[in-house]
Amino acid sequence: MILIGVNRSPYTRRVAVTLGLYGMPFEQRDLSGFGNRAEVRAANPLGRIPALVLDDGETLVDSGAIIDHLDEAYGRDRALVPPAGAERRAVLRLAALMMGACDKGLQAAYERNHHPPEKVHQPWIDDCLLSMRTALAAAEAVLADGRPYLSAGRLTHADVAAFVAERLARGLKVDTEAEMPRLHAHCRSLLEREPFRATEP
Ligand SMILES: N[C@@H](CCC(=O)N[C@@H](CS)C(=O)NCC(=O)O)C(=O)O
Repeated sequence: MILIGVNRSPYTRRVAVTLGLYGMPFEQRDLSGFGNRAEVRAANPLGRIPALVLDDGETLVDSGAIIDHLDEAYGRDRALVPPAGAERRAVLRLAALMMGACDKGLQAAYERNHHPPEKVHQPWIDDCLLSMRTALAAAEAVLADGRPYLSAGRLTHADVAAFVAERLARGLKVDTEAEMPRLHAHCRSLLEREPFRATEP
């Protein structure tokens, strides 16, 4: 398998961490969405990372769809999402909130980085970052009772998604240590595990 994308991208890193947690060997091509436009578009017509090229040449796009395949193909008894019911819904809800926080963070970054300075609309940046913060605060609230994981009493996609979202937030100058201290500490402890540490950009 070949993972196309740089781990600076939270979506790519989520896939890389998941592959690591499932014990799947893979090669990674460090291409960035904006820096390697033509090569990325050749793998994904949208020009976005990540893409995952399977051993038979089929190419999957979008981190959610890639994760769905990894769960189906390699999750089995160690799947990062419960198979059904309320626990599954809770994990998927939190993971969606965390990846949505990434979407909001990127919208803020794109507004800042892809417009000429006189066309940057700061209120939109502030609004996106507020949504990112409130989503991260929802994860912080879940950890308030001292539980070691966000959901289902074990490591799940919710934790992996929170990990990449918290990392992106720090990159956007959100002081997660001050604003979401339990989430910050949770992510620091995840970093001690190999698949998280090995994917540090
Ligand atoms: N929904 C997509 C989002 C992927 C995404 O936006 N990736 C960014 C990098 S973090 C990218 O490639 N941006 C380039 C672009 O949007 O043209 C996913 O989950 O994979």
